Amino acid sequence: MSRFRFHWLMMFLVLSMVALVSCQQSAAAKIAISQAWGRSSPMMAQTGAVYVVIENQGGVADRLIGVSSAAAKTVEVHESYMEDGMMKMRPVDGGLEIPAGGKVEMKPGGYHIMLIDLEKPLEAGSKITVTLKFEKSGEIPVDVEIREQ
Ligand SMILES: [Cu+2]
Repeated sequence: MSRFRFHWLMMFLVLSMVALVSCQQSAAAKIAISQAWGRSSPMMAQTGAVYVVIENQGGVADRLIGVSSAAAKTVEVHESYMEDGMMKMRPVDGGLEIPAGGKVEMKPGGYHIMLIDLEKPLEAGSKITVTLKFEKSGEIPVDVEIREQ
C-alpha cells in the first residue's frame, strides 16, 4: 500500500470514529441542575419545599423518577394546582419528563420537591443535599441553599 493511500485510510478511520462518538453524545440525555434553593421552615413544621431548575442539554428526553435526602424521611416530587380557589398539591405520577433540549423550572405554585417529616427545621443560611434520580442520567446529588421564606 502506498503511503498516500495509507494516510487516507487512517483519516477515514479517524473521521468515522469521531462521527460515531458524536452520534452517541447527541443520543444521550445531559442533565444540568441549577438555582437549587429551599424555603426555611417554621420551628414546628413537618414539611419543607425545595426548588431546582433542571435543564436537559442532550438529544433525548430524560425523566426525574425519584428524589431522596437525609433531611427528611419521605421526599416526593409534587405539583401544585388550583381547585375551588385553593392551592393544592399532589405527587407527580410516573416521573417528571425533562424534554430533549428543554428545561423544567420548579417554583412556588408549580413543581417542587416536597420534604415530608423533616429531621430538623430548615434553617435559613444552612444547606442540605437532595439527590435527584433520573431514568437515563442516574443519580445527581444537589446542594440546596435554604433561604428565608
Ligand atoms: Cu408539595
